[in-house]
Amino acid sequence: MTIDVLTLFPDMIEPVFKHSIIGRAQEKGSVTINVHDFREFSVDKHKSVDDTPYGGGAGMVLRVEPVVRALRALEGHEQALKILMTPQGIPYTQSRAQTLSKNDHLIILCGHYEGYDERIRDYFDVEISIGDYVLTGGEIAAMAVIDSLVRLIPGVLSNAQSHEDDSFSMSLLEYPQYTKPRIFEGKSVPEVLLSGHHENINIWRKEEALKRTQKRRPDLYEKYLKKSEN
Ligand code: 6GU
Repeated sequence: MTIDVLTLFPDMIEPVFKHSIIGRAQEKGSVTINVHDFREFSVDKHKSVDDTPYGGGAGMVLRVEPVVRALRALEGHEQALKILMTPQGIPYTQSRAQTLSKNDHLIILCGHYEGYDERIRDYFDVEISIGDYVLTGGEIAAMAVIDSLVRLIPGVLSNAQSHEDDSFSMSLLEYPQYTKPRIFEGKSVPEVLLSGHHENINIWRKEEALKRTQKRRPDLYEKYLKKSEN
């Protein structure tokens, strides 16, 4: 997969994906992440990428020309799925991560400033938000999206790190986990986990996952019950 990110702050993004699982995924060739500064595509001598809104009002608006010129300079841009990061987009979910992870080529635009010139939207296929809160720019949102979809590309996670039981794809939160020591400040690991009885361990884990989901995420719990009815 190739991911091209268009941003005014490439330094915010580039170092983040050098590390850990996404770093290794790039080394292995499972994904190539290219970060581009679209200020290079501005159309005036001041390299401006934003301007005041027509009709007045506070804040600056991202101009359409640098974005469209940057987009068209990318090889394969016609076929790529083009994503606009915006708090007005559709809410991002694990199921969308799964769908996006099957694309060969993604182009992701990170806005900054108060908004986009509305005409920018015509050049994108989908608008994504990562939740109902406002970030200063799309970069952190784009990084969350990239991280979550790259780990789903086959071969990126080892078997040991498998995403088979990701809580949100199962619609249940994960059960509690413990490792050494057996007792810390008087707090013991549940007996059943030390029993070596795999069937009982699985039963316990399922019950704990259900309890935790019902308590913390009643919305997911309801969905899970409905799903298991069918
Ligand atoms: Cl994609 N961008 C910004 N600026 N804020 C957000 C967001 C995106 N998703 C949630 N909040």
